[in-house]
Amino acid sequence: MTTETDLIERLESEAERDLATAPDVGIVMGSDSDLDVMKGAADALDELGFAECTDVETTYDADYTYETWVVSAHRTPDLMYAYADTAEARGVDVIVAGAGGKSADLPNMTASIAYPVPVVGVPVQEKSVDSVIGMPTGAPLTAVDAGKSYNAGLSAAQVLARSDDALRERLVAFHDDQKSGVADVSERLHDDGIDGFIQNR
Ligand code: RP5
Repeated sequence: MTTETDLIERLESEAERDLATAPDVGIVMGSDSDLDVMKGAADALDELGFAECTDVETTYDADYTYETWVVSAHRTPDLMYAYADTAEARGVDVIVAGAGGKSADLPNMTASIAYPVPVVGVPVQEKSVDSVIGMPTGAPLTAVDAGKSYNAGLSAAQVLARSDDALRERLVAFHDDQKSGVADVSERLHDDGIDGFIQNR
């Protein structure tokens, strides 16, 4: 069975290797029970052509990759520290961190330790919002609304796109698709009328 120490050693050794195969985005969550919510961040990145990096020795066809880990601020504080502390050296450019419950401390602690790597916090539940966004002045964290991990994935891509035109174009195309989607629905609602629209939906 893998111990916390094993995982910390793995992260630390990855921090010393070639960055060519480094994951660009790190998705961390306080528990695997958060995965249903946090998967949204991966879904957004998948849509933008990212691949999931499950092995840092592998070179993926995709231009960008993300990785996923369970890191609990309260049950594995040393692992949380190691993940955040090695993130930049491991090549991670932006972190999406989510936690649930009333003491959802993983996003804000990760932001403090990983600084200056930006962290997008995801309150996994409504009751987690205050503890995720409640950072003191000088300790920045960007956060999305409860459960909106999909937007956190998009925000992470926006950060990367500032220095990559191809990714910027993919984000623009994604936005254009959304605009067309709304325009198309609007026209069909208007032209078919409410009853016809519902019938054809
Ligand atoms: C938080 O406690 C986790 O982020 C999770 O949302 C919640 C419950 O965790 P489990 O008891 O399901 O592992 O730290």
